[in-house]
Amino acid sequence: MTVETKKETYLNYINGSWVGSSTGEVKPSINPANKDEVVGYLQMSTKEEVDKAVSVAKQAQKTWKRLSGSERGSYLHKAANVLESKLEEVAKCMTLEMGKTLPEAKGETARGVAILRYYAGEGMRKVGDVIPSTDSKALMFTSRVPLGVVGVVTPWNFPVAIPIWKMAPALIYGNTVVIKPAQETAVTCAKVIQCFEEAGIPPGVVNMVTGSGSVIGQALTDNPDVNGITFTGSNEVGKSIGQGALARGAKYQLEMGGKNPVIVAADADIELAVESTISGAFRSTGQKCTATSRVIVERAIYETFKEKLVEKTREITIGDGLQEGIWMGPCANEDQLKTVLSYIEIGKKEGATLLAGGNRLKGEEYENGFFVEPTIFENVTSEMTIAQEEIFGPVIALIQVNNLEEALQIANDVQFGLSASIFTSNIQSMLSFIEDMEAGLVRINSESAGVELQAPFGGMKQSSSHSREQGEAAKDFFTSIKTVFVK
Ligand code: TAP
Repeated sequence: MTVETKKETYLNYINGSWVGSSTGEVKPSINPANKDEVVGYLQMSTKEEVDKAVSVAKQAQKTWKRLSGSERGSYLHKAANVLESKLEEVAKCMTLEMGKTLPEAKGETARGVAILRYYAGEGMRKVGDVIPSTDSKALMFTSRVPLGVVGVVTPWNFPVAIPIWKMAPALIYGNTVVIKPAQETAVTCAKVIQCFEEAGIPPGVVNMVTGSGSVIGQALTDNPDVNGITFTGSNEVGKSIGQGALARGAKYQLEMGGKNPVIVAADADIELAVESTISGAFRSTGQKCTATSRVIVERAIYETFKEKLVEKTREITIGDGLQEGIWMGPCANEDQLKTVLSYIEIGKKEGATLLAGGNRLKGEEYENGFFVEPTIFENVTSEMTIAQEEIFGPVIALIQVNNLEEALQIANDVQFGLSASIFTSNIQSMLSFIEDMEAGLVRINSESAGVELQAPFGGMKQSSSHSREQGEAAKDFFTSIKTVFVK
């Protein structure tokens, strides 16, 4: 194990320049696979830097919004090319900072490139409709106008894709942005911002201020010149941002937690259901809002499914995500590890039976990192804490049911409604699931994690503020509709 101490200090990006915080305070960003390794130092900024960034973004927006959509798109195209050329570097930084395996990090970075290219094209697509007027001499149509300055508050679990899927649509529709990334992944975010800089984006259009959420995120929420705020993270913080934005009439978009079910019907392809469940629940160490943490299985195939699931889970290789052959990395930080372990204890106390995992990993190769075993509980009932609350870790709650009606009722028996999937070969079961499942994303015979970037993404119930991200749907949040009547 090498302990690296001399690492780069990353600055805020304001008005096209890299600048330190007014206090000079910095914080190390730590490798969760080896807590002695510093990945880089980030600025612990203050409200002063946020206000400065918002002020320059407001000024820059006046010019940015006047560019044609295709001109704005050309900057996104260039940023995509720069990011593509740095894919290895950015992905490696992501693995070092938050622990996901290098192949996962590369996949996410490639997705960031694709998102930038998708939204570059949006600059040449329609932004309004013509509506027939009852007055034959009039022309009535709608146009879309940008919000102005958009505040972007992002979590650590997708440190490239989430910032880009918020910033790219904000920018293409004529907004300027101030991003506050999670402290855990501020270095990775700085590398994304460098791509915009190298693409030659005009000063003030993209700004980044790093530091604590309660200071920087709060200052963005409260700033009267932030016209819209888009957030992904916990329900608690999301609700507080929503209330703050609402109080001053700003638009807000909140993407929060999930407690996503997989239903495995008696007529399912069991091998496929097992593979998909493992991937949905344990990829990214379960730290995804779409992680499939409840697996609801019909009694007729329960034992077969369970045996195969446990067998496959035991094959998972855990370790430093930079090493070849590693399938699952550590938890992203120590708090997250503690949270996962505490939920495992709660599961045991409430009477669930541990089938696999359940422990922090021991041994020399693991002692400096935040590694936990992929964990499966059975004899879980719907009211148990581990079946109700988002754990954000590699923990599956197996629930046995008598029939699909009961499965669907349990699947809907949570406060969240982000994603859900069913494995079945029966068309009627598929249709009932599509009709009755309370989730923003439903999948049939396919892992419930994620969605293609050109399709809307978002949840129902407590999972989101009911707006949608990604694809064309992002236009609804990042613009306002103006109705025009010409006579
Ligand atoms: P949060 O605390 O919600 O953090 C998300 C972002 O919000 C971070 O950038 C955070 O900053 C910032 N933030 C914190 N307090 C804020 C405030 N008062 N005003 C404005 N912004 C604020 O999530 P977390 O600590 O990363 O993770 C906690 C739990 O949230 C997880 O266990 C998981 O359940 C959930 N989570 C969900 C998602 C998704 S995709 N739905 C993603 C991550 C986490 P700092 O953290 O840098 O201070």
